[in-house]
Amino acid sequence: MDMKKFLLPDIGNYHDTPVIEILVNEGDMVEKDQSILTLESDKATMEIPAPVSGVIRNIQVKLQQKLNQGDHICDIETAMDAPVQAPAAKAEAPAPAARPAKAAAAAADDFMAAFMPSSKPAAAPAAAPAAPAAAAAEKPINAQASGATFHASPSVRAHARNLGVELRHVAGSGPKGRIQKEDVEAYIKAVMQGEKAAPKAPVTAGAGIPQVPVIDFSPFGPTEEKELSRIKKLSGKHLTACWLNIPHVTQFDECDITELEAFRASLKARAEKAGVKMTPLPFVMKAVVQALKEFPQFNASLNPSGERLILKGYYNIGVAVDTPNGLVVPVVRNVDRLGLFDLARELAAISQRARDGKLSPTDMSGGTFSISSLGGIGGTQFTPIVNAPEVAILGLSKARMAPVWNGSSFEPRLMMPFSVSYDHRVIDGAEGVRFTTRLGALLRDLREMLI
Ligand code: CAO
Repeated sequence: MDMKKFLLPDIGNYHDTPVIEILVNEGDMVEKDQSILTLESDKATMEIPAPVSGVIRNIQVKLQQKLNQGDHICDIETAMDAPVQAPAAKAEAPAPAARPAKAAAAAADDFMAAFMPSSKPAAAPAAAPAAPAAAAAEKPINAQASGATFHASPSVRAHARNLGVELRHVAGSGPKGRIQKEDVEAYIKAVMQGEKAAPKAPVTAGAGIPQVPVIDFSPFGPTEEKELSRIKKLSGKHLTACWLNIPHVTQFDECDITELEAFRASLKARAEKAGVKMTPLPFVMKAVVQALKEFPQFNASLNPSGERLILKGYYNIGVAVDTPNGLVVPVVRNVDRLGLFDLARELAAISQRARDGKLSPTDMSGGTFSISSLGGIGGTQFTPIVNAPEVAILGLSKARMAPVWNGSSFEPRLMMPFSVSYDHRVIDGAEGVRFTTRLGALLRDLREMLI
């Protein structure tokens, strides 16, 4: 037999941390890593595990006593001469910045806990069907819910998490309203028996967006923070607004541009003479305008009430340009009135201005439909984000030679994948696929534009 003094181990940057739970009694037999007591600061709840197996003797701490590293907790009588090495405290949900280094390196449970700061009930774990996460508007059942923290030990929190229960709905029966395991189970029982209403699912529109967890990555490896470019900050806000406000559908397709490519090659000498570089994009812009004329709901915007469509009688195509500082979408105006060489010239000019950071607000306004061409880079398909208040956008991917069945044999054809994302409030799926089918037909045979 050997009596070991159990001192509070390093719990990171915490001082005078109150004991909120003593989980053992003198004479209890404990296993190594079994929790002995729980500390709770305003930022974290930590279980302090036994460093060795043995019998608990001489408990030195009391509830609410404030502890620091090295404070005597109790003695542990061990059968063997096992050294009492203080293991890392198991912190549940510390605020990221204050996360104890040792705890951060701990098990996956702890990692998950970091996603659910206990000081932020709204970020509580995903809920089971009986108690879906939400209920932000519902009156809390738990008296503690009005405060920022729910008092519950990490094991109770884990238990609630496993059962999909949000602690803010649970009334605690322990000292100072502390939530016990039994309280979580009683809550589930009450919901199942209809004595308590399960929290209602949120009305998502306008109900706010759940926050992405804030994580301190430093415990996992080296990091570096870099300021986003001004353009990325601006386009990020716009893209987020478009993504959140528009119910997107993306229709994928591919078209045979073998003839288009032959025509483009035949224009090469003339284009050089005119001082322009002819890529497939001007052809696509012309075909898009034709398709927009045939499907005017794609060249439109919803009015602010969302109940009327504003159809536009002009064809200004925004073209996404990749610049060293980020994505910009300058607009080529009146594409219906421009020839292929004019379009190539205009494209070269605006993309140069974009890369030089010299676009004016006029260059960026008045678009009716956008094209994002990644065809010069690669990829097979992607899902572009509609550039609101427009209602549709075309994405172009890299054309490739492919064997295409012509009814009797395979022929090598140049096939270009493309996708159209659209606002499903304005455009139905059938209209979406009619548009892409027509666009494909126009690109396959440019003579279709004359009909
Ligand atoms: N399939 C195969 N090759 C293609 C192609 C396609 N769909 N589209 C262009 N190409 C070829 C061009 O013909 C050119 O080849 P050659 O020099 O041999 O003729 C080469 O790819 C490069 O073209 P380009 O990209 O310079 O010119 P472009 O007219 O096709 O595009 C512009 C102009 C401004 C759209 C483009 O430079 C650009 O910035 N693209 C990126 C857009 C972007 O970032 N979109 C994402 C937005 S969402 O984050």
